[in-house]
Amino acid sequence: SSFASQTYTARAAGFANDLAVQLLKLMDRKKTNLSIAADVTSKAELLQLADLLGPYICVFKTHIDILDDYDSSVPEALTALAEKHDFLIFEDRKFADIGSTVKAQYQSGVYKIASWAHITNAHPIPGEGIVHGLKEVGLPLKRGLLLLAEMSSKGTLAQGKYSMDTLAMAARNRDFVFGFIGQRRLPLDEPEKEDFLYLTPGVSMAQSGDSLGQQYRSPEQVVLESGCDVIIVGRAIYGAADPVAEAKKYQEAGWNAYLQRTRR
Ligand code: 6AU
Repeated sequence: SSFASQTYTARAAGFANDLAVQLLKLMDRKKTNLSIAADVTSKAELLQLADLLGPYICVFKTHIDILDDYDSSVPEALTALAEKHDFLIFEDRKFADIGSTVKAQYQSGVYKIASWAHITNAHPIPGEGIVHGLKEVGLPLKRGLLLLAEMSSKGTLAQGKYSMDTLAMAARNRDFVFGFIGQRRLPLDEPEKEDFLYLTPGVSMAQSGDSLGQQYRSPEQVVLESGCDVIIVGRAIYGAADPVAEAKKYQEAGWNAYLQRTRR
């Protein structure tokens, strides 16, 4: 589609969600389409990764519920680091319940995700009520939501009509839903009308998968061939001997693929 050949900044005007506009401009400003999946289990490690890798990323992705020693100082510290290094925080919560329940899960409980995570995500499986419930909490706080249109894992049920129906659900909620977790830019009915951001996990330049069904592709395959916008990289970076050196490599690979795509 023609959106893929435009710069992030040029595309910002086509988004109804403020956070998407912020993210698109941030990516061009920092020259990065890299998101780190910081799947570590201690708050010290998590905050260290945010501080060390902050300069090279656009989005810091958390699974806050895997921390062994979580307390409310964590989101405070993450927020300060997000301001220091100019990145957005994405809590990868993968909500999947009815609207009324996800509203409470987003706003309340131990983590109070809506109070600190700029971005979160949800499975479309319950139907559109999940988006409406999350929107009631998130929109007044100027948050943004991603829907899981496809997954990176082997045998995923999120494909075909399910993915296309997810796209339609997003299109009806563009004030809050600004994009997808997906493996490729999905074909639009009216290609010129609606732009979305695609954030894509399952990225490694070293491995083709893990022992539990994860499947990896390269930054070039994701950004250049599949038209996705942000590469999400976890173990390939934080599991390396030198995570900073590795992050720089992925930043460069992702950015070069974007430059090649927009020059076509
Ligand atoms: O690079 P990895 O394999 O170490 O980590 C990939 C990260 C993990 C997963 O929970 C997440 O990406 N993920 C997601 C997301 C972001 O929603 C969806 C998906 O289909 N596959 C996937 O791996 O934190």
